[in-house]
Amino acid sequence: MITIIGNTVSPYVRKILVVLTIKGIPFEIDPIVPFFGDDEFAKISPLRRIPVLIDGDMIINDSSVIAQYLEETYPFPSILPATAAARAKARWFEEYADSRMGDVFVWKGFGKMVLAPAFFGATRDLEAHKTLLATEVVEVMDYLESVTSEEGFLCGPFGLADISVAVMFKMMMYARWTPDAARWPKVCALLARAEAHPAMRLTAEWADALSRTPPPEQRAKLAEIGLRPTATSYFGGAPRRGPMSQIG
Ligand SMILES: N[C@@H](CCC(=O)N[C@@H](CS)C(=O)NCC(=O)O)C(=O)O
Repeated sequence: MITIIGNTVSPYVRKILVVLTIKGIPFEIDPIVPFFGDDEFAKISPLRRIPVLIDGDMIINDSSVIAQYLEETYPFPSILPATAAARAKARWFEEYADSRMGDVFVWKGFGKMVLAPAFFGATRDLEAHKTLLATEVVEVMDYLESVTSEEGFLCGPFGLADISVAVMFKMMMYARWTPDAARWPKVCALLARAEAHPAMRLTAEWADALSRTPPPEQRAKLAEIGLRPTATSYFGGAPRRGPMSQIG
């Protein structure tokens, strides 16, 4: 049985949960928030980041590496397009989502508006957030609009590229921002198509359920919504930052 370490609210974890769901792979999950990982967590995740995938005696870090492992181990149905060129494009969108959208949507948006105040007692800087929405968020959205078609998905059939990009938007929704469909019509339509996929809908419910639940109660919540929590957990005590954390 595959084990996923990581909270369903994380877009990187959710990317993997979507892939597992599409491929019909059973899994159990330890829904830790990375900042609450104990000392053992650092042994399986040197950057103290989620997701981590454990398959037998193998431990795999980083959502892109994990997605690739799942694609190679369980090739059907595939989450990548057929040609090498289209696969390269899909991997680029995954990289863009993980790095640039991660920086802007996860760290600077969700991180500063939701995570840092909740876990590290930080004060929300509403002016900085307004500036973020007017500058870096616009730059990301304009880029996505320029590469999105009127119909279909980013690289052929619904797959890794769409999943990686779409999961990022929920973080900004949690930070109380949603994209303007009049300004970015193609991206908003793409998002609606992606979010309508059954695996995206299901995992969105898993994310929302834990987003409303305090960390110590999340394992019980998971079981309540039909997921399989692990027998043991890497959940620790007081929150702490990982070595590459950009949390303020
Ligand atoms: N490139 C990594 C990024 C993972 C990541 O940043 N995860 C966040 C949760 S959304 C995390 O664990 N942050 C804790 C930290 O960096 O201290 C991946 O794709 O898995």
